[in-house]
Amino acid sequence: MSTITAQSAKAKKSLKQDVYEHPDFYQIDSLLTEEHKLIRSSIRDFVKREISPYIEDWAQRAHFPYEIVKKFGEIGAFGPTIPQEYGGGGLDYISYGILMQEIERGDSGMRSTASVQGSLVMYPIYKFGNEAQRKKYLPKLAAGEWLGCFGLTEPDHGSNPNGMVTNFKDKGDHYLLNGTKMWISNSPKADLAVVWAKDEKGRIHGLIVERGMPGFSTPETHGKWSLRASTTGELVFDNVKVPKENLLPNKSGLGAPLMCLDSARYGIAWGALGAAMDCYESARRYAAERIQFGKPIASFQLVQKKLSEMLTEITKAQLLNWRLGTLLNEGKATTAQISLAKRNNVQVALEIAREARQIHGGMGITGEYPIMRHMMNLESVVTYEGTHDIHLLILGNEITGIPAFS
Ligand code: TGC
Ligand code: FAD
Repeated sequence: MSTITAQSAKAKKSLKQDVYEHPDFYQIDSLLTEEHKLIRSSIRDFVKREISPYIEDWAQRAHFPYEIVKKFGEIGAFGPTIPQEYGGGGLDYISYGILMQEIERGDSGMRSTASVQGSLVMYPIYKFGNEAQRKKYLPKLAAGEWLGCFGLTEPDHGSNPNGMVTNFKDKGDHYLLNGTKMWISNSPKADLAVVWAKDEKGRIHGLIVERGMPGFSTPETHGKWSLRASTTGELVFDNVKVPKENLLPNKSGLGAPLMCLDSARYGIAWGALGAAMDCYESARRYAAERIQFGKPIASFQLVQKKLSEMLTEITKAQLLNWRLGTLLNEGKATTAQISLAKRNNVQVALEIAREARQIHGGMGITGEYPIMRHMMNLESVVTYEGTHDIHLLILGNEITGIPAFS
């Protein structure tokens, strides 16, 4: 058997088994409740059973496993903080973070599906919708019977959503919607979209647009090297007649979608840490098993340096997430605090993925290990939900009181 075949065989065995356990260097587990730990072990089991054995194949084939939507609904991955009367989990923000961490440990694209549905579709319907809208949409979204997407970004307006040109006109008994949204997670398979568009006075509102409305289409975006198991597309509105009862009535202005982003960015801070911990654990195990110069590579100082720095950054990010979650539970977290965590943790995860890739040597570029997939996924995560530099500017604004966006 050639060396690479032998390495592959060993790798396949360990991937199939998915022996992942998270590092807990500062005993942060002792800050969690029994309920948090129960949620973590059940979602981890789910990921080991339903995602890990298949994810490399899905990603290699750029296949979105639509059946995961129903399964996520069954385990309560959608809308964990939404009240139970609407089908949500009624859980706290630490539980929500743990769910995102464990799912992204499996794959960032799978976490995208879950966080878009929960934070960017269910959250605005719950927060800005009326009772009829909540009752009509939330239980079906929570159960995974319907899939939703969130349309903010446009071809010419990404970091600056306030410049959006998608608009609607009041036609008496309905609104007439026109425009295009781009880079929309879930869109090709979504049953409905929460769309942000300007009224005739230029004020931004949220509208619920359902698949099947004439003039509404969702072309898929092909050729991604990142988030390959997640489906991404456009939202095209060509004179779409939207019923008036589909306007979210309880908040307008850019602040409404930005509130949704606060919730989703918090989930990403935890999710990216999940990907980072998966890379670290894989590198730690590989370093112990891989022999070069007659010794495990783990015995070399340069490999130990990499592992030590990874664990240091993981531990700092774990503490950041836990504290941010408790602030959110108390209703005290700010947008800038969320930006700091999203920005830091995604960057740390990317650096850990790159170092872990090096520890795996040539094997690190193959689909036998999760490293390269995590690394490529994180290249999207560092850009969406506010780019790395936009979060820097949000922090800069908080520190100085001077917005430097434009
Ligand atoms: P700015 O003037 O700062 O604010 C406009 C209005 O909004 C209010 N506001 C907020 N309200 C509630 N919560 C927040 N977090 C808020 N932040 C701001 C603000 O008070 C103001 O209100 P008012 O009443 O005075 O009008 O807005 P700006 O145009 O200067 O933009 C600021 C900036 C650049 C930070 C913002 O536009 C931004 O965050 N840009 C990044 C865009 C972004 O993150 N897009 C994400 C698209 S969704 C996505 O990527 C999903 S990926 C999902 C996945 O697959 O997981
Ligand atoms: P731009 O805004 O054009 O930015 C390009 C570069 O310029 C970046 O480095 C940026 O930091 C920099 N830049 C821009 N403005 C400034 C400034 N003022 N100062 C300094 N630097 C600046 N959007 C949705 O609405 N819904 C979704 O579900 C969704 N899913 C996505 C899924 C994927 C896979 C991807 C890649 C994106 C998704 N997005 C989604 C879009 C995402 O939010 C945007 O890509 C992101 O906000 C950046 O916009 P942009 O790509 O147009 O880049």
